[in-house]
Amino acid sequence: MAGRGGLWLAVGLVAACEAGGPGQGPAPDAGRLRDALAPGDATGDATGDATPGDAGGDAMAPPDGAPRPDAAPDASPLDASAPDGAADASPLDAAPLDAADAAAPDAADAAPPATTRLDDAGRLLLLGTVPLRAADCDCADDDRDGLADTWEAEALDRLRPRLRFDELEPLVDDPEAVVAMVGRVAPAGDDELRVFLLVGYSRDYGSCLGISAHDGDPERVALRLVVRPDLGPGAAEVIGAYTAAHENTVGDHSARYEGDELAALVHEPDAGGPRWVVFPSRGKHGTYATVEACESVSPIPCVDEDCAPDGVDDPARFDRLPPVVNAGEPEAPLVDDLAAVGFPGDRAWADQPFCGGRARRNCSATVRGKLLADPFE
Ligand SMILES: [Ca+2]
Ligand SMILES: [Ca+2]
Ligand SMILES: [Ca+2]
Repeated sequence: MAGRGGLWLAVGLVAACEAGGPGQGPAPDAGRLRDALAPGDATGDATGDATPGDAGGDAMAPPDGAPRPDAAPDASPLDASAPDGAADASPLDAAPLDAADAAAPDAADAAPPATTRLDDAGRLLLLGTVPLRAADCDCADDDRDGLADTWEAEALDRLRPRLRFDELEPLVDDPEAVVAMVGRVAPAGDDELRVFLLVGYSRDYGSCLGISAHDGDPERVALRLVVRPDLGPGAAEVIGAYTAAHENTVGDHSARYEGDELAALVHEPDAGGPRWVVFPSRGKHGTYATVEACESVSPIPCVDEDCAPDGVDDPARFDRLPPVVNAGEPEAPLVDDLAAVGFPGDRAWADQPFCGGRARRNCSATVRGKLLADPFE
């Protein structure tokens, strides 16, 4: 199978797993996911394509290594399902192919993309094209967590939220701004999974004339999923959502949505089904599930938050669907060097502050921490 870096790995694994689409793979029992997903049971072709550090760069970074805000939505092979991409393009269509790969007929080109839909209760369902358990599709599992890496890539592609910014968000007109996501998909106890999505910004612009500004702004969201084998071997349901806003600071407005609270989440039509939408606050990028949650934080100037593009002629200019890479697991990384998504000098798994690819001073929390801390525990 082909492997040319992390993103190509992520999408290329479709080829390795194409035989296990819905209705083709063995239906997993409804038993205990953790048992089934014991690390070390990776089957077949863990080839080492996912060497930490070599992953994704060729697929992700533009020639100057810094995806521009207005280019970022198109910068990712995983982005082929975005509305502004070709609706019928498979991820493989957007992936870089070398001559040998291009010449090889690839059945995965015909594989249907993963989809989402909302159930009667308004909960988001992910319908992957491969079984989520690597052992059920003889799929690659290079991060050795028992989950098919192709399924993980599909989960990150389909479940990562669209970001909708305030009309005065500085990054919209900052040609040096970089916004990208670093993901992790992992089993979590019986029948559950977690999706962690670091939303990395090159800068926090601060509030009130730049007070509290800093380089490297690691915000995040996370999702709690439960497997839904009744809907197919690659199906899972979102049963919890977490939006982080200035985590672990005095102005922490992070929020968790479960049960009936999930009805508050915003989903909008997208190629392949509904996509989650979240609202980063102006300049500071605290992430909120609703505009109201953002703007009700405080009435006090400089502590308040503003979200969403009010009264603009071109609201799409304030939307971003950033590229994402799957960082893998701490013991078996798929991607470590975040130059792959425009943050040179930053690493997913090192114990170092996130600097957004900028000078290593006045930085912030670690990416590693954002990928490991489970807000649903
Ligand atoms: Ca895996
Ligand atoms: Ca994983
Ligand atoms: Ca921030």
